[in-house]
Amino acid sequence: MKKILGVILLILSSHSVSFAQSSDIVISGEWARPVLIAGRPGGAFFTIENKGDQADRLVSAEANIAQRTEIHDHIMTDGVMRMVQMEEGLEIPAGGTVELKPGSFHIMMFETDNKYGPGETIDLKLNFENAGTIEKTLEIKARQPE
Ligand SMILES: [Cu+2]
Repeated sequence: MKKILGVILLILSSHSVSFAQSSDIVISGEWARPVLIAGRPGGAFFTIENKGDQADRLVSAEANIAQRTEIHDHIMTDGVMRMVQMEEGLEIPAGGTVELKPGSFHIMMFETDNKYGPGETIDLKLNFENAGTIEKTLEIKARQPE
């Protein structure tokens, strides 16, 4: 009986692993801007595609190079562009695509540990409401890739 239970648990756990990998959320085109001075904020950008039939939400992010990581948007108020933290996170509509890019949605990393230049990498954890945590390694590039 104990042996059978072990086999069942093994099947269940291997199943849950494959389930977690077949996420409806696909991240692509990821890159980050250089951090020229240690401690200064850094920006990270990528495209999020939701292949599922349910909306999802990027609720938080963590970067290995920074003490604090926030999800930001740019808004225009009285002709001045400024950044705001998206406290509620960023919704990815069912079947939709949201692009994080300079001047629009972006990930902002505060209190960076060091300075980081082109060719170096950042490990980013993206926490989604439904899809769970997706980890990505971003290469630092001097400018936005084509
Ligand atoms: Cu920002």
